[in-house]
Amino acid sequence: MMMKENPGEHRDEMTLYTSTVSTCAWRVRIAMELKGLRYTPVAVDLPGGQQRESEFAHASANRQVPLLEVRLGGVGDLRVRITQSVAICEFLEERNAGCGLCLLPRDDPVRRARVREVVETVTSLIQPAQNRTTVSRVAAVAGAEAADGVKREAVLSGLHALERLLAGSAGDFAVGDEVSLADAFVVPQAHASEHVHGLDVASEAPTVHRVARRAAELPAFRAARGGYTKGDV
Ligand SMILES: N[C@@H](CCC(=O)N[C@@H](CS)C(=O)NCC(=O)O)C(=O)O
Repeated sequence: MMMKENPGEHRDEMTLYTSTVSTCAWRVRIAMELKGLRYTPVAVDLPGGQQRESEFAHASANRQVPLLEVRLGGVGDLRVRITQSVAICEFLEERNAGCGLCLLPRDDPVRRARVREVVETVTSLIQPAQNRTTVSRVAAVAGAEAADGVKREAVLSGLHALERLLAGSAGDFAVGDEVSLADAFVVPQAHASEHVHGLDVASEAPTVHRVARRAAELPAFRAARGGYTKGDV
């Protein structure tokens, strides 16, 4: 496979294992676009269970997407693999500090902490409750209907927490008036909450709804969108 080399100072070649039904991989695609980075996408069929099979399962420590493979430019043929969307996005920011948008505000520790609060609320509080593997484990014990109820309740209460946070931090975007990594996490979660879990985000979490709608219209966010509609998140 021909990998896409980046023009920046490092000339890294990056492959992103992704899925059109993954909010976690969607966050990384947004970060890539905001930084202006090129990568080769490889689709993993999550509903078909490909994450637990052969090549991908061997490559990915957690058998989940996203997984980023990087052939580091300028250091021979060194290749690294990184899982976890937060670790991937922070790597992209640190390795490409001079490219595109600054994802984590550099000169303002309070604002940086706010961005990380939003990121963690999505990634640690909300998303695990909607993960396919978690939901099937609950379903195996309590039945599909109960599992669906638990998931919806957990996502809704996480969404309320996110709303309380954004009510204090948001301007035009999730943290202040500039786009940051926080928006890359809020947009996919707002979309899944509405279109997968059937929640009325506009009335349950009006600030989340407002900033997500605005960010989603930006070219980088549109480019990263993929075919996400319903399914595994
Ligand atoms: N904390 C991880 C979560 C990754 C995750 O849950 N990925 C989901 C898609 S969003 C997945 O691969 N699900 C399939 C599975 O767990 O079998 C991250 O932020 O990257």
